Amino acid sequence: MASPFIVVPTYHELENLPRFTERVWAAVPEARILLVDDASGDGTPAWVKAHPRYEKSLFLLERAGKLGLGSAYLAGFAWVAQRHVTEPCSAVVQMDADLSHDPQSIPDLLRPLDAGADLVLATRYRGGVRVTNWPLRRLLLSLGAGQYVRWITGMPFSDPTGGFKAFRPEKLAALDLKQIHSDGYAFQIEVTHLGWMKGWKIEEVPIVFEDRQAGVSKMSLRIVREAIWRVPWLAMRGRPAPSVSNGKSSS
Ligand SMILES: Nc1nc2c(ncn2[C@@H]2O[C@H](COP(=O)(O)OP(=O)(O)OP(=O)(O)O)[C@@H](O)[C@H]2O)c(=O)[nH]1
Ligand SMILES: [Mg+2]
Repeated sequence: MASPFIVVPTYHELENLPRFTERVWAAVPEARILLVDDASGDGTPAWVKAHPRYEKSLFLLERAGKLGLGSAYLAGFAWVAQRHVTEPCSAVVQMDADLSHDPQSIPDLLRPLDAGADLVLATRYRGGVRVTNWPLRRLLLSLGAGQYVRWITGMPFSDPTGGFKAFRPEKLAALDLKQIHSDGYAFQIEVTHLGWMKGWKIEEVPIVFEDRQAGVSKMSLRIVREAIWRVPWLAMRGRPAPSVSNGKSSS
């Protein structure tokens, strides 16, 4: 039976990885996890290679240095797509390793895929704010960014900068990943925007987001700056036909 692939970019997340991986398998026992690691100097590669599940349900894609979250996801998606040809997966899930995205929510993201969605977005903000332990300025930045994206692009989603998503593998594989150049928040927005433009059936699922308890944030001013100019750049690609602009239609 096909199982989901969980693609996770990692950079200095060893403190979180034992708990993260165990919690993924507790939530979805058949899940396969691909860590895309950018030469973390904290022993991540050695830990993965010594893991009893290494190359069974825990995989490692090693890169030479810190090349950015966006390109880590692109490399991970391409790796999974290639493997999908011989060993099909039922879904591709992307999420952070720092436990801000609760592995227990993975089944909630997979359910709408089974019901026909092409992309499922976890949302912190639909029906109220569900973010714990964030300083107010970080929350306001995230809420403001979401409003900015909706306003400039017309995408109707409540949390367009979120990084916890589930894709129908065939849809993801059909995307031209070479046209994606953004990183950080802009990467999250751009991939959703591409799917929305193609008329994918996109659903939102509420999650609770908890600030990281261990490890160090890789958020930077550069990532925020990039998102600000990338959004109007994306909007210039246009909008989908009116029949799909609510994000609920499929192609
Ligand atoms: N491979 C790779 N992973 C990265 C890179 N930058 C960040 N990550 C990973 O991407 C995920 C998200 O990064 P975070 O630092 O948690 O970013 P954030 O969630 O916006 O920031 P915080 O809320 O402060 O944690 C984590 O799993 C990181 O380890 C990178 O350049 N390469
Ligand atoms: Mg984080």
